[in-house]
Amino acid sequence: MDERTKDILKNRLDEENYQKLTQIDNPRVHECIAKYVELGNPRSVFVCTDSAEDIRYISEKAIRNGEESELAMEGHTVHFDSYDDQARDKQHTIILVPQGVDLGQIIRTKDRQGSLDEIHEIFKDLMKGKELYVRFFCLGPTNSEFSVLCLQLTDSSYVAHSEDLLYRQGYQEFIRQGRDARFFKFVHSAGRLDERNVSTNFHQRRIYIDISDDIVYSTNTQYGGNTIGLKKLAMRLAINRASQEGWLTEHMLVMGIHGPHDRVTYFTGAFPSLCGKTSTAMLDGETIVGDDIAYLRKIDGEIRAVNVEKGLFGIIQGINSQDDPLQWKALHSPNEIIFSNVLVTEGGGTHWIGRDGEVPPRGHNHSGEWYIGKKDAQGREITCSHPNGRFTIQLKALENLDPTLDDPAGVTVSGVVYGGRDSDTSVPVEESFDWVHGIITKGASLESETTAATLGQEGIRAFNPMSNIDFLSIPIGKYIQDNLNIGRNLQNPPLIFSVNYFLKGKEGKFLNEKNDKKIWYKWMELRVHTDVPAIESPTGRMPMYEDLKRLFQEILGEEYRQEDYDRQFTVRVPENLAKIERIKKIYQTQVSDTPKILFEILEKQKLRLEKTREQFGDYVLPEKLLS
Ligand code: SPV
Ligand code: MN
Repeated sequence: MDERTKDILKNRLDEENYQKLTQIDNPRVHECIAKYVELGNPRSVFVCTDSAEDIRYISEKAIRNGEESELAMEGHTVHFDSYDDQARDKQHTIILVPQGVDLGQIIRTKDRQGSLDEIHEIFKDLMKGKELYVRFFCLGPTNSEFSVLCLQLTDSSYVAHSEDLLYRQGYQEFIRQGRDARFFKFVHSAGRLDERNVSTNFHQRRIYIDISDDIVYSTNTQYGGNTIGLKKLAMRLAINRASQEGWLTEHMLVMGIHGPHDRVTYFTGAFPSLCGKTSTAMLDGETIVGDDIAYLRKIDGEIRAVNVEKGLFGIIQGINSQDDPLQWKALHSPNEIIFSNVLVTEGGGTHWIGRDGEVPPRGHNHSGEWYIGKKDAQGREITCSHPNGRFTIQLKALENLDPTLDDPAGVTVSGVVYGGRDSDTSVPVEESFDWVHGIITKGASLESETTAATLGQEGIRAFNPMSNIDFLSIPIGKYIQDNLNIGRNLQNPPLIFSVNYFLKGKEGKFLNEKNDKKIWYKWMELRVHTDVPAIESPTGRMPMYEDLKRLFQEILGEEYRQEDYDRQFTVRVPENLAKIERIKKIYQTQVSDTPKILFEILEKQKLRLEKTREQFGDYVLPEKLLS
């Protein structure tokens, strides 16, 4: 440690915490901590060694300093974010780029030097009077080629506590790797808090990602998606690193689908926020590896995947005992759970939108004291919980946890699924013709109607390639090319599918029940093993009615009617053609490095659709395609 760093740390940390840091022989760790301790000027610094005692210190602090409160059930706490801090702030989440670097017009970027000056100015004294928590973690399983080490500095005990539930511990790994450790850095301050212990200073809310230095800065916000460094902040750094090193960082669940004869087949699935990713990963009868972020590597001629995390930061809206028995049970057991932005009743119970039972007439939530009919300053009704209200829990608290979670080698991926919120275009489930067709027409062409997971208007169709648009830190064309590349030269590349849980009929009603998705996954699993045939449509391969009928009967005990199948699997030619035009236009006008093959694949799809229209008209029943 150089003298100056040593002076600062000795001065600012008590002997015990200083000693914890000296166990790690890495000057870059020490310098980073010294720099932000000096700048942020916290009252004290706590270094967490991952000992049970240190972990408890942080969760107890979260309650003592009011960032969390205890609920009636043991282990349950609630945290509130400000009414104006309920989702990822895309507007102020910015990739810093050195002069001359161009990520294209869709990805938000700013000049690196000017922005570093700005954020360091904002950080000045921002932690004053608070405790700074220093934590060490590992993304992905430890002792694995997937592992990425991380250093988190935060003045929020809620953030430090959440990360404890969500990420694998890393202090020992930092000690082991010493000077060689390459690590991501996260510096966060919630800034000035009000009497409810929520951030207040939103005009200085910033999330700045400096890819050249593997560091992310986050200020004046508490919402997890803006603050939990290892989640979406690390994802942007990891996308850049993966691209340089030839692997992928994806906004994907990882799960085992259980087929006939105890067969387990692993799938990854990419969905934009609030589009059913967690509820898919939590399907009963199947096993969960992860619900949000996956690293994918080509190893020995296969694609292998790990869950970057070890916990869920899941959406709570809509969870009920019927549709989500596993999540329901976990939420009603004495596990360590942090609820966020739900309704809390007088006795310390919780309620949320779509939960079983009546909405309690009053309680408190993200808006403060709450009662049915309460309106905000703009006159909008405030729901009992925020639509983006969440719960944080360790995966090991779930009955359906897959045994491979911590396997350093990950799982072999046999299927990749892309899904968005699409009310009128794609069928509920469809297989692509091959890897390239799947990446281009299902992944790179993904669109989704916007939701409450980010600030801004809901229900607008938005371009979201691989569901990863919010997190890209490399040019979009390059990212698509990386996805194409990983599937090259594989003997058995994973099959790529699209799913659509949100298809609506003419009357605006959903054409599927929430549980129907179980059937789509069973069908995809059978397709991986070529156990069932499929119908060739102009856009991919669709299930046969008889196979779905059998699966509906076997899995759900339901009669699946031909008329439902027909309505769901009608090929909607005009909508599909319109989509191709929209996507083509984006790649022509807003992305400057689009791989040429994207246009070729879309053109072929267009020709197939036009040919089908000539033969059968605009709306084509699957049976017409059988001949
Ligand atoms: C998402 O919005 O995609 C999430 C939650 O998984 S957040 O942490 O806000 O990103
Ligand atoms: Mn997510």
